[in-house]
Amino acid sequence: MNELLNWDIPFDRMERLALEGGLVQARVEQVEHEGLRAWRLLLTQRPRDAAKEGPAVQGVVRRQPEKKAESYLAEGLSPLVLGEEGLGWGGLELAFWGCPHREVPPVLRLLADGVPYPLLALSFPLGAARYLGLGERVGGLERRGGRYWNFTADQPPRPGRDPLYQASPLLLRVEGARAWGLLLDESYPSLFDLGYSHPAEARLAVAGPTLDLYLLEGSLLEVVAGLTRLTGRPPMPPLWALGYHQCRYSYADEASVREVVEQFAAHGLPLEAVWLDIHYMDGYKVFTASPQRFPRLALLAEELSDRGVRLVPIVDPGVKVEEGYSVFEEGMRRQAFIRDDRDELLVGGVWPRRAVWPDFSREEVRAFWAEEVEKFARTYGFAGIWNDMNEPAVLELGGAEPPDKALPLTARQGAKSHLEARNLYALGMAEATYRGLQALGRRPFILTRSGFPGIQRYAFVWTGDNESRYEDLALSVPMLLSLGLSGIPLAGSDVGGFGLDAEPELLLRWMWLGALYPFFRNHSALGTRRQEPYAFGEPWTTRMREALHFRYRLLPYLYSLARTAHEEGLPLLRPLGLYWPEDAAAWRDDQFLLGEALLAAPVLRKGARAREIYLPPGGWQDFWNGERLEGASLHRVAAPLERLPLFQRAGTAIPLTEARYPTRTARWPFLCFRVALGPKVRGRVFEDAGEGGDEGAWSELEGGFDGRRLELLFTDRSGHARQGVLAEVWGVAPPTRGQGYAYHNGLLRLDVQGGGAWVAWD
Ligand code: MIG
Repeated sequence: MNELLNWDIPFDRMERLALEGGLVQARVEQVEHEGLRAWRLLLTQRPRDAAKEGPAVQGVVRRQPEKKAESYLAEGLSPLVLGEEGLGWGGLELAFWGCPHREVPPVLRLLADGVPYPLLALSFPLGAARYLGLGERVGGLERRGGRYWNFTADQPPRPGRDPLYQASPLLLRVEGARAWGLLLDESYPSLFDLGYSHPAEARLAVAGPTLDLYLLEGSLLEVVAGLTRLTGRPPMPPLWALGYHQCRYSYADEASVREVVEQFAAHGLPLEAVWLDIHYMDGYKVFTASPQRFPRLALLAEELSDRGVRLVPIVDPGVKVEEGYSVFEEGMRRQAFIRDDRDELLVGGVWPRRAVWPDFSREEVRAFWAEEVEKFARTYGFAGIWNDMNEPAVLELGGAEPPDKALPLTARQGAKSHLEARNLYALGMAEATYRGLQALGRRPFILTRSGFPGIQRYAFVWTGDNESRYEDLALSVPMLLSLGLSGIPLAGSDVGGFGLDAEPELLLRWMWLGALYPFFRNHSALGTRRQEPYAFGEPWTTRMREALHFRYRLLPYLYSLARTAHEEGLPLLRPLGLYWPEDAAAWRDDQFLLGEALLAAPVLRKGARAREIYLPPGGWQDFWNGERLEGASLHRVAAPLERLPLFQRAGTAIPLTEARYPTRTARWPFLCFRVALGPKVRGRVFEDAGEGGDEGAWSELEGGFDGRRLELLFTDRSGHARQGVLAEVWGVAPPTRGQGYAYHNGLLRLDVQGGGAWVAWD
């Protein structure tokens, strides 16, 4: 991989950058945004770069910090000391390096625009810290020892492969209870070497004329949330986006789509959307539908929508070259397509044999695309859009597959080269698509494969072409955790695996894990065995239904977590280490927290019927049987096929509802808080219409348990009618007295709809 760039960080040919020499200018700024404070260091070599902003960081307040001698001072930040050849900050010593023009690979020399150092770098000692982040990667959460590219590529997640579809130049460093965040806000390709070429050193290099670095510090939770203050947070998704999605490459005609919807209904399986892969198009022309296979697509969408099922079509960026095809012609008229280095239209091949690529780096092209999206979604009644091949991936150029499936890096995108703009391609496409969908007056829903920090402002992400194997099931956990830590909370992997044939046990385990993914979609490739939840017959269908129903019971919690991602930037899936960073045993790739209350230990091995789990310090309760377990220790727990091992943290209350579908509103008529007892008990639920601009409200359950008496208070701010609000406690003895309670077979139920309830054991 990276045939094109084919560079490693040539440290032996680099020079320490001397700021005094005047070839490189350094600027330090204090950055603020909604309570976050960070340092920014910008190294530039050309006057025009001094005003550089973005691409990921936008809309922040920049201040000139106070300077005393060599130290920059700002309230709430460790002083930053800018020396002659590097900087010191928060206990880190960063050294600046540059690779002189004559020493860099030819393509960088060609595109470097005459700067003295087309390759800028920094290094610092790795120390004893942990390193996390860098978005979507194969392998575990820990990044130490590896080398990571930030350069979008159509590369499926297989062992040893890097980079994948997303470019995420941001790194988290954790030592004890402290954390540091380093965001390299550069769209140019970059390379993060974390002890790969030198065991004790981190080396970060960017193949461009500037080095734009943001530095954050605090607890790990603060740094993770803080990074999204810089790169943005997701808007509130429509509720249905959190339900279950069924996809396949491809449901290739109207009859196949109907058949899927009917099977789901016949088997009592919930379904929010059926996804249309590339075969729905007319000759692979984007924004068209095949008159043979989908002659009445708008009618189909309407018919399905009456049954609560939506359609989400794939939209790739490659536009077919064909006279009379309006998208191509309009794009040509507006000069929307990427051109080569001699300013000729760049024509390559993707699904349509001859295709051109819109240049999303330009505002007028995004406006053009937004119009097409709006027309298309309106015409056919689509609920969302799926963006694939948006690295962008090119299958043919001049008669062969181009290196890295990329357009030439010298191609022109406005004033930029493709080298500079490539990593932002999906971001621009998503922004345009978002605007197009927004014009329809509903919450836009977009799924994207490629991206850059900030992609979460517009889209959900899926992790691309995995395979139906236990290794890929297991890999999805650290991948999604890492995406969350990197600012992308709403993501999922193809449930059941995309390539290869799924078998029922694997699919079942995956459906259970998928029921906890922020984005829950089953998808499989052309020519593979069918893997819809009914595909394997009984007893599997019944077991899959259990997983699906569990997802739907969990929706109030998931939706509230999506709100937390929107408000605070915290991911839905969280590594245990986010809360117990100093506990080495908590850093695991095979367990995670959903929110702060639920610990999941998915079954990741074929034939396993039990597994080992680690519970962090504190009290825990088995979600399924109410058994209380002490933390700070390993346990061996049963893992039957019927469920996924789940544990609830003491002192939490998780809002659940009944498994009802199709979903229509996130104002739950019936709420049941599952309570795990602790000295304090807290839980909350966010509710709104699940669609549109409704502001919504948080309602809260609060209370305490002193060992003898449990009291719970519900503050309902929703303003809508309820059928019931309960709090459930499992595994307790019958209380001796109380108010507003019922007890049956070890299950205590408190009716808190009217406000409060209590029980006591005397
Ligand atoms: O592999 O559109 O990752 O989800 O089904 C070829 C066809 C291109 C790759 C996507 C996959 C999708 C497929 N696409």
